[in-house]
Amino acid sequence: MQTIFVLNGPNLNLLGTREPEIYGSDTLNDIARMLDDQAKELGVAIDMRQTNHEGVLVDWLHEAREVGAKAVLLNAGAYTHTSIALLDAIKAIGVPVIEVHLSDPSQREEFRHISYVGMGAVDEVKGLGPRSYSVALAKAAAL
Ligand code: CA2
Repeated sequence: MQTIFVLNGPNLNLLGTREPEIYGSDTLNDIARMLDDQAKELGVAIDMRQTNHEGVLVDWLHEAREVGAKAVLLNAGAYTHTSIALLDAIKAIGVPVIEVHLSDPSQREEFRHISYVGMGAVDEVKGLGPRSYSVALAKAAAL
């Protein structure tokens, strides 16, 4: 069975505990359970992780290549807007990456309008809350 990595960056471990008006009230575990059910229906496996460390995200992107992952869903949190290291990794691995966001960064502060992740990603899904992950998973399974 093919595996899709679902990688989450800084502060997303706090989901469901603060700022529900922006990010909703689901926790990351709630989203993981929802994606697991959807993955079974789609006939794929997901490997979902979260870290607060930029280099760990880079390592996990490399791992996606090493294990032959079908695709990566990446919500890099604020590193989306700052990390050329993530862009370089996305370009290097040859595994399609779909950028995912709960909110729509383009409708928020100016500093969230640039996306280095988006410069390497094959697609993006944003602004749908947890459903952003579901839509992205369906897209990844169809690649
Ligand atoms: O909308 C998204 O998914 C973001 O990637 C979330 C990031 C933000 O920096 C991006 O611009 C857009 C922030 C994640 C912080 O998550 C929290 C969740 C609950 C409480 C506090 C932070």
